[in-house]
Amino acid sequence: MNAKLSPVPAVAELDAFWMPFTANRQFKANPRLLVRAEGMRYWTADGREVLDGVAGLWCVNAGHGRREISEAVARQLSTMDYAPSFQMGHPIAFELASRLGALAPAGLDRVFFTNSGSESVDTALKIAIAYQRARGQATKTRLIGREKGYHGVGFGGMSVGGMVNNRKAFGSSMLPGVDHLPHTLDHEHNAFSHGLPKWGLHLANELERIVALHDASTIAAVIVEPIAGSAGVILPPVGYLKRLREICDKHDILLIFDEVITGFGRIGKPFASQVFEVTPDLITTAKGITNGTVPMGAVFSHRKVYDGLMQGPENAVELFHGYTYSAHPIACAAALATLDIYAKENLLTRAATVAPQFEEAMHAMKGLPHIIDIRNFGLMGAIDLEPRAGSPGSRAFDVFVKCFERGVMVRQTADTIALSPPLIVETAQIERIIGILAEVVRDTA
Ligand code: PXG
Repeated sequence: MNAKLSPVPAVAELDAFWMPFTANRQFKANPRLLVRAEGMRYWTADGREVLDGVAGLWCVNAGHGRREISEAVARQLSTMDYAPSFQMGHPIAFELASRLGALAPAGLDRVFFTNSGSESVDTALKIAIAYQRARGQATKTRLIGREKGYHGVGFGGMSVGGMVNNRKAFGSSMLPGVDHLPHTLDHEHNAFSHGLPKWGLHLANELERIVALHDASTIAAVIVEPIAGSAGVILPPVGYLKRLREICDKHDILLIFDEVITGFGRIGKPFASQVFEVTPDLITTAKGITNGTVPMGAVFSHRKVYDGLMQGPENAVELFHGYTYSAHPIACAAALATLDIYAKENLLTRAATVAPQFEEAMHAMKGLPHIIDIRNFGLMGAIDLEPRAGSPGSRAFDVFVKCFERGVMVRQTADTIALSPPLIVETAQIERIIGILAEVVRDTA
């Protein structure tokens, strides 16, 4: 594939765009601009090829530039650009919900549409609280998240989230009645584990302590990522998620899996819930649902929760919640085309096939300077670098920038480098992504 670039508008002015989760002043002094993408690759404004090691931002699971999606979007745009979903409907929203429900774990086939992961999380938290109230458990309002969790940036998601930088500037604006489980990252016991770490199941028992502190009658739901993505691919110890499920069942607490990253094939089945054989009551998704092309999210609800809320007179709105763009026709068209690609190319199970090569390549980096941990599962992986004294995060940031300059896009958070390539990744591309990363780590003091 040659890099035939469409004309790139010169960027005359970078100041106006207040960039999200970015060091704005640093970026604008030395911008990294992408202008085209196809398959596993991006092209920069100056015509360089960059191999995508992170599926954009954990979302472009079927690879870039998929014709089927752009054609479906174009068709839908010219047929019906927008239709409301409040007291109105349009056919492909129902078709999409049914198709999604068929992919989900048994029972979780009621689907609420949102426009992002953050909205999915806030929606799921609100559904959980409303459900408890509808069944006569109105005191069950407390929410339990986990340290190092990332659940987006709405007030709900921020509150149950556990990444300190996402919280500390907004201190007094957290939801009340939120508690956190301990995170499961432990270098001392689990460094360089292949796949799930064996140590740490007991960390799930902390939920019992939280229940003992507040009483189950005050707790609506527990929310965790089956594998924490943003904080740097933090894995659940063997048996941990099952234990959480057992404790939730024992105390009549809903369990929410935030699968915004793990959903849509990232670890070898459509959902992580199916890989770990633990069925939550609600699943939050976004990202891969449209292959990252059009903003969309979805909350998958167990029928028990949906049915629990379908109460009162038939002409009453059962849940006072929704978005102007819930089930936007363009997003629905993109999602349907995406699901077709996933099915045709068996992408939702492909990560399981490629995972052994990915694991081997990841762990071959062991022994390189500054690497203090390597973690992997499915097509998610991370390395932790020893922080530079007095300058946390700077070593990994340098690695991220140098990888980009040498033609590979990785993701950096603190002193962690994360990888989550598109699910179409070939073995040679895995070798190249990790080969360049290893070379850069070796060259970075
Ligand atoms: N939950 C999880 C588990 C996520 O990973 C969200 C919710 C929020 O989704 P939206 O669509 O509102 O951004 C996410 C998002 C990173 C990174 O660098 C991860 C996300 C977003 C941006 C950066 O790891 N995940």
